[in-house]
Amino acid sequence: MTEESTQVGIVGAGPAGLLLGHLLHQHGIESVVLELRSRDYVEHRIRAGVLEHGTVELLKEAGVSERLEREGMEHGGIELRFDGRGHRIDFPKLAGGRTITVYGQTEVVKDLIKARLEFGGRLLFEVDDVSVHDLKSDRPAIRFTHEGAEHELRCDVIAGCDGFHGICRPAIPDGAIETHEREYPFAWLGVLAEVPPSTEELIYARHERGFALHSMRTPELSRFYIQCDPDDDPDAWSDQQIWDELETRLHRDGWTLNRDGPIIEKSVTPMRSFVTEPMQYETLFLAGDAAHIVPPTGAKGLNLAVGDVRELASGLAEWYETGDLGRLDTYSERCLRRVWRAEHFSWWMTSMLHRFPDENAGFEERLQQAQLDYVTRSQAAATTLAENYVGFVWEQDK
Ligand code: FAS
Ligand code: PHB
Repeated sequence: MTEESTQVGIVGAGPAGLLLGHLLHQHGIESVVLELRSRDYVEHRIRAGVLEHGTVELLKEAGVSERLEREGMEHGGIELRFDGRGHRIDFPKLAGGRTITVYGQTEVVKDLIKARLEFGGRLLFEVDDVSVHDLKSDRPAIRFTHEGAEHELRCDVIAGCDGFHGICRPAIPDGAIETHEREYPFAWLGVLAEVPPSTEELIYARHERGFALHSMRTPELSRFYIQCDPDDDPDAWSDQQIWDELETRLHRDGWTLNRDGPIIEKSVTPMRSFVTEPMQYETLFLAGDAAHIVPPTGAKGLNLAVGDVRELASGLAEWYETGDLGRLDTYSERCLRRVWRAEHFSWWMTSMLHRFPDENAGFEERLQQAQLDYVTRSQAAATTLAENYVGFVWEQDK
């Protein structure tokens, strides 16, 4: 077994792990990032598409936004579509001038990997048999195999950035954390199509047949989501069925869906709300999907991961620079207030826009109708949606 050491061991090279490594480097803190999958896999795994205003600003400050600023599509609003009509939510007007930017998570990951390799940060792909040890000591360890050899990496702290299905959260002893969870009785069929978007801004549609979302990735590439059953097989959906369902659910008088292009990717994503409390155990700190999951209706998942690692990097920088553990000891408390705000917003958007297949459907539908009626007629209600969608900022964080 090869024995190595570093300051911060990072498990996972998704947005959380890669951005944490970058921010630590900017503070002169060394890290090693260990990733289960290949570089090609993580760079092409289609996931989030919307960056909050604060996420864009942070990526600019971190010096990794050159392509984002060139290729990202800044949006000043979204459309809520129901009963054949559209209602625009104006972000700059309602949320203090702030906007969102459409830029695929795959592109954020590519930009962060490129930056890390350029500054010579250690990043190992296709590691295996990863485990964490001695979390209660002052030199915890990550053991793993890479290219057939066994390694032990001693660290000051370990960042668990390995997503919902990673090994870090499960490594925390029973009783040391508690989790809060809600599963939804539906999923999203995600579709990528080589067809120019039929809209300038995202369309969130509520329809009696179920939810649909029209997003995009580039002026030539559209991204769609269709509410489906959790056990749906994406391959059981023909292109014809997908286009027909989108046309029905996204219907608005006087608007047509451009469907003249091939569908190049289909996948089913389950919907759940999930939070781990606290987000740390001794020398292990959880960030991103390793700590929490939101239904993607609020476009929060990636942005929450960014908020976590911004906080973790600040806490580690203070500790290394001053020896003061104060900020690090309150990492979880500082994150969870922001996390639960996003959990509530994501649940609220999901509850308002999806068809709930249960015996009480009539009551749910009327609540949804009342909520949509209120959000599209009251400036106060629309402001609630806008300020959460672009990224809610707490007074003390201003
Ligand atoms: P990630 O899951 O992105 O990254 C974790 C990394 O750790 C992965 O690369 C994984 O391979 C690696 N890993 C796992 N186990 C490991 C181990 N044992 N050792 C080493 N590495 C390990 N959010 C939105 O806002 N909008 C969306 O439309 C959206 N769609 C999604 C679709 C899917 C299928 C999924 C799963 C999530 C989606 N999300 C969406 C949420 C998503 O964007 C996450 O919030 C975001 O990827 C969080 O980033 P990370 O915390 O870095 O976790
Ligand atoms: C996306 O473009 O992938 C996207 C946009 C908004 C969401 C979820 C996903 O709420």
